Amino acid sequence: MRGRILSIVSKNYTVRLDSGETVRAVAMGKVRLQFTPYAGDLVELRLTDGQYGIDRILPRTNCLKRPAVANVDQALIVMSVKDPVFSSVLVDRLSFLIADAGIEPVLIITKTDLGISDELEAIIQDYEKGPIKVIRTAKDTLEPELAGILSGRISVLTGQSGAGKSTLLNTLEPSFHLATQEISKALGRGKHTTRHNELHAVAGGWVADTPGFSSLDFSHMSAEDLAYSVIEFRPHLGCCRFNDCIHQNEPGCAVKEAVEAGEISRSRYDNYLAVLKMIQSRKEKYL
Ligand SMILES: Nc1nc2c(ncn2[C@@H]2O[C@H](COP(=O)(O)OP(=O)(O)O)[C@@H](O)[C@H]2O)c(=O)[nH]1
Ligand SMILES: [Mg+2]
Ligand SMILES: [Zn+2]
Repeated sequence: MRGRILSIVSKNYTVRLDSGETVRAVAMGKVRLQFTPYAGDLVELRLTDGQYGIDRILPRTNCLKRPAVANVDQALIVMSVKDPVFSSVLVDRLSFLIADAGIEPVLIITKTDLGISDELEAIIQDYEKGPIKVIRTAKDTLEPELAGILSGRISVLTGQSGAGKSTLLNTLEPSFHLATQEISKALGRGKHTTRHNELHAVAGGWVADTPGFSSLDFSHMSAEDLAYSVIEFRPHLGCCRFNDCIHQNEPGCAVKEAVEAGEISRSRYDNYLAVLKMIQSRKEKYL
């Protein structure tokens, strides 16, 4: 029998079987020795004496540490047009980290009902021309395109506090009642209202209840990793004069030529250069 781990509380696993049934299971000794099971893991189970036991964890496509979720299909970068202010530096840094983790970044632009300046509209259109999917949302509006991309996939949300992550999930799945900032302030609970490691059923897919990529840590990445994590660079990689080109000051750089030709966003390239310098000087930055 096959299934997917939805949540882990100490040694108790909640598993959604391929049949659609959700069951409690325990890990057989073998599994615990193999490696630590995560929410999102695909597993093989066996029913013995009325008890489901997990025999084996199937190979992962990727694996996040915080939150601990395996087989993540996409990470939604939730960025508001204001309150807090839109930051393309943050969008780009998050998208680099997400792509490096082998996950597809998607940009969700929230609070469009608050109005978009001409300058911001140009920035948003620059993203819309690029390879990352962009979805605009507004207060209390259920965006069908957003529901569509969640269906059948495992998603993690990321973005600044107050950007509207909890609000998005509540709009998509009203049974949630996830505490938004307004409510948590009223209850005096502070900002950190989500804490477990669990996948929630949302719009026919699964969403981790804890935001990811909250530390903008590039310390594990080389300059080469970084260049590959800029999705717009990928068609040009391998076309530079020097095969160890890091697209900074080298002559005959295909990436720089594509920036000059307007095929790669200049803003994205500038944000790449800034992170490249951080990697070269090994300084870390946090959200
Ligand atoms: N005007 C407007 N406000 C929003 C929208 N989405 C969220 N908010 C408000 O922004 C604040 C922060 O939202 P919340 O979902 O708690 O953000 P989180 O910290 O990312 O989970 C709350 O006061 C929400 O009511 C939106 O689309 N439009
Ligand atoms: Mg929240
Ligand atoms: Zn180059």
